[in-house]
Amino acid sequence: MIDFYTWFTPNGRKVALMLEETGLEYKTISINIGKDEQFNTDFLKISPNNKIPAIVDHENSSYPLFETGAILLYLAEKTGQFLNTTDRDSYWRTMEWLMWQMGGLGPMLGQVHHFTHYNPGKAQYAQDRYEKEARRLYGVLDKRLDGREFIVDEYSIADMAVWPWAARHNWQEIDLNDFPNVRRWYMSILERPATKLAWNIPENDQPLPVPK
Ligand SMILES: N[C@@H](CCC(=O)N[C@@H](CS)C(=O)NCC(=O)O)C(=O)O
Repeated sequence: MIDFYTWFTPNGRKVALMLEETGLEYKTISINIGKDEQFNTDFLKISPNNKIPAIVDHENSSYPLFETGAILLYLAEKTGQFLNTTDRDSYWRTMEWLMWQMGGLGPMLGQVHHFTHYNPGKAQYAQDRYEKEARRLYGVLDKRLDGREFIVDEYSIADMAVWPWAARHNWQEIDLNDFPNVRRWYMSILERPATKLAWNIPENDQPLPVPK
């Protein structure tokens, strides 16, 4: 059994997607970041950077892990799923795009959420900068998905890392119709049964975002 400490945010949903896809047994423990529960002493022992998500794997000496990139890789290794380790090109391409999400897409879109969605008009320079960067990153992803069903060969942890951020396209003032390959990819993942389940972890009233 895995304890899954999370909240219904893009980073939380990356791991929710993986847990649902792999069929691993897990228990959800809500950490309401709107109420600062990420700063609780017990949670900080598992996630010292005070961020969700984190896991504790009781099948592996109650092993604690934070940072979604590490968690996705850990779960891929544990299950042998969603990361091709035999084809070295596929493996490194998955790493490459996972790192792209962790180091670029996630942090940049996180800024868009702050300056464009939560605080529009408060810092015009920052808003313009991050919106421009968001469009550039969506363009990079659109090019990558041209002629490809998924980011790397088959559905992988790279797609799972990126998809929940694309699911906030409305918050980012991004029209997915401007990025047709991303739109197609986004919709195909949205239709997966595991995605529909993962979206609601922990239970919330947000509808699954369907682009215009
Ligand atoms: N790089 C981290 C980012 C995690 C992250 O930013 N989590 C946000 C929610 S999406 C959070 O817990 N924020 C609470 C806080 O910063 O206090 C990861 O990939 O796990």
